[in-house]
Amino acid sequence: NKIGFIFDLDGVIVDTAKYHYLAWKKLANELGFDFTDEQNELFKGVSRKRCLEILLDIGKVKATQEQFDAWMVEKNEDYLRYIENMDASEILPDVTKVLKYLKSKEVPIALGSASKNAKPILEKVGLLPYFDAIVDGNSVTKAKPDPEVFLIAARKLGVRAKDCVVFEDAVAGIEAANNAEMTSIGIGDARVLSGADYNFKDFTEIDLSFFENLMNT
Ligand code: B16
Ligand code: MG
Repeated sequence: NKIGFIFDLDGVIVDTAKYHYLAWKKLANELGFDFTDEQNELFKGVSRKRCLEILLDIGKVKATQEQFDAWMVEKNEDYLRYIENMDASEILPDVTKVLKYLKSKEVPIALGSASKNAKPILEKVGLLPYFDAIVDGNSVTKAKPDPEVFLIAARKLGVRAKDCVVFEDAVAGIEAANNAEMTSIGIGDARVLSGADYNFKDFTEIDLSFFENLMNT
């Protein structure tokens, strides 16, 4: 069977979570409350709109539709400023090595991200050429843990869902991969991502023979 690999972006390929955090924190502070690093965990893999809903809940802030839309724009403009100068140095350890290896094996690779900024980020860090398909926040209607993003990625790769392997750093993302009946690989804290089929702290922990084994089963 042909097997496909699907990568989440934020927290798996690059650490943009810190920039999302700074932008949300700035907005929270403007609205008169604090937003902690811990609370930011809830935002991983979650759409921008849902993040703002959660943020306003945390601050007990009520918003009109107009304010809500304006804050969505403001957060994204701030985020875009933070990521403006991103470059290859922000690629997480051994990600490029793994992508190079998979390319050398001619296996199809997709991006499956909730972010509407995914493509420019891949471009900035120079990884866009590795991806055969990009599925991001612009092409999905249902957010993780719905499996939509990964199912579209599988279809674009021409690989059956159950033959796909997903790398994810978010609980919602692992659930989405499991809901799609794909092999889920948690990147990060194994206690947080206990629903994953396999867990690794980061890509430096994964031996290339692990991929070899996945491809031969
Ligand atoms: P944007 P991923 C997700 O990306 C982030 O983890 C999440 O924190 C963010 O709110 C979401 O993208 C939307 O991002 O505002 O750029 O559209 O982890 O699914 O790659
Ligand atoms: Mg993520």
